[in-house]
Amino acid sequence: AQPPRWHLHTAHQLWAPLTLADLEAINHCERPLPKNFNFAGDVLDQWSHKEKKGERPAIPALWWVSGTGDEVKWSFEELGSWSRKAANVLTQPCGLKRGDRVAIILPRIPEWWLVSVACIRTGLVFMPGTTQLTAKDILYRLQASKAKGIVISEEVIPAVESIESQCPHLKTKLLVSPQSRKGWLNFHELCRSASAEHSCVETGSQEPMAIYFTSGTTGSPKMAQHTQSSITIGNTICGRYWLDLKSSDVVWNMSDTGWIKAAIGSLFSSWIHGACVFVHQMIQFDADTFLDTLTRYPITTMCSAPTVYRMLVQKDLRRYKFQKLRHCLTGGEPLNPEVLEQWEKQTGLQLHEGYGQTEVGIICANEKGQKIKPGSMGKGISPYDVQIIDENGNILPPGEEGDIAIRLNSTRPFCFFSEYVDNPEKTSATIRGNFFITGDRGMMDSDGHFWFVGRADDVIISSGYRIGPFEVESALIEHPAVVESAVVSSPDPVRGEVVKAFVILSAPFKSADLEKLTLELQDHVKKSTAPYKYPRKRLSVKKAVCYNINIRIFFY
Ligand code: BCO
Repeated sequence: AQPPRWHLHTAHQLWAPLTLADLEAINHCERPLPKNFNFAGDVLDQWSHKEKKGERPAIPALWWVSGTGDEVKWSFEELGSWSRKAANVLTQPCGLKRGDRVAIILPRIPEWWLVSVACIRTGLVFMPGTTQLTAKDILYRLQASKAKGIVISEEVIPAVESIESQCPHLKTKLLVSPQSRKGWLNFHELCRSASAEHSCVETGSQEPMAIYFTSGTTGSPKMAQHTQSSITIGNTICGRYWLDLKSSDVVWNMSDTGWIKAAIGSLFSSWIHGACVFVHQMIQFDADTFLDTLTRYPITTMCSAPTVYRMLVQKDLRRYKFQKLRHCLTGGEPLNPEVLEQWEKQTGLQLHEGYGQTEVGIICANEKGQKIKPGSMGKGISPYDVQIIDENGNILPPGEEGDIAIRLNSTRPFCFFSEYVDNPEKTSATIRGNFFITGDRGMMDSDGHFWFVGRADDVIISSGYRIGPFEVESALIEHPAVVESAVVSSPDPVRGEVVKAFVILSAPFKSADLEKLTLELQDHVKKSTAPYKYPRKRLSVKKAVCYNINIRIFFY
């Protein structure tokens, strides 16, 4: 295949509204990137017009269920109207201005979609974060980004209130809750009185839009910044060929709002194609509830982490009749061939694995209609020219293991993150010769299918989460029992990998009850850093090894 041509970003502003075909051509690099682009104005408002003219099936744009009987169904027009109100709230009572950074830490509630779209309408740079973040994580994010605003739900209040005095740049705190609270602006109250008239800001295509914090082997998470076009227009092709979306589809992608997978699957790809975004606010994952939801609602397209499918195939799936389900996807961590086979055997549906990263979106995918080789993450997705390279940047032949990389031609592809904010060294470290290096190792076969081998660094991929060992080691060492700690990955049949910690105990804890201490350390990590990072499996005391005077505890 010919390598794609990256256009210079000097194109004129298109004078007519962008069509889906335009966006696809831009994403394929067959047409230049327009000078300005705003997802809310150029995509959502266009679907609202189409909806009014009867050019879209009569299904909601957002369909949210709580699982306890509450339900929200918004058309594109309603989404437009509510998000304009939210935009006025952010700029007026909140006093936020274009370019200001805003942390959004909300669970899967409709307000997450409203506030994110409102940020786009106003040119604010939003920074999604999971509600599992602890006070320490939030403090780091607010300080590193110099965020001017934060939008949270009730469960995050104690964490934010405990650290806000250390965040001199933070001037606006917005609370999404039915209750008012001193020191906080209330989103619902302000929305009720806000105007639904708002002129969408004409953002530049290359203007910052969002920042995602990503973990590495060492140090604190980096701030990967995306532009107004990178994860928006840049997800048109994956929406069409991987997710196989049409405006009649109802898409359930169950990713937490803090991850880029939520933005790709539950916001940009889906709405670019005019599909309905389905959301179930499941507080804690439960396989029976999940299957019940798939049975009760006309979901056509479903995307979940492989860990979820590993949990689901343990059920008798033949007992369930899914109304409309026709396309199943997975990503975030490697999928085992056995799970794919079991899923297909029990549901009659294939599982289409995709592979991507916060920095560059979807890189490889088993597109709809392509031959699926169980265990492979599919072929490079347009416009990316994906290759396996050696340490000198040379392309390796099929069958050889090397670094998974994306070829760069004349300019940086617009679908890429623009930079790690305030970290030019780490940004340039992603480039080797003519390639962007993903940090993952893999292999390409002679048919162009890619096979994941593992991380090139020590990052642990557990249940689809990327966990930097350093963050867990730092959390462990804060405990008075721990003198030294080392964290590694350990294989796990359900979660793919789990965090395993080795600790050396301090003198006062050497005769401690190890069972109890293990639980205490696990609990400590859950409180000190986001709980999904905790060393998962408990050790039986028998596995503790006395080493001279030190005791090593293995969580595996
Ligand atoms: O398993 P445990 O019960 O021992 O611990 C769980 C929670 O109970 C606990 N926890 C949560 N909140 C807590 C808390 N503990 C104390 N205080 C709190 N406030 O922490 C552990 C969290 O683990 P979990 O999130 O894995 O929970 P769970 O329920 O087992 O969920 C399973 C999955 C599979 C639903 C979940 O792991 C998941 O959603 N994984 C997917 C992650 C994902 O979307 N990754 C994609 C990243 S983006 C990307 O890859 C780029 C692609 C382009």
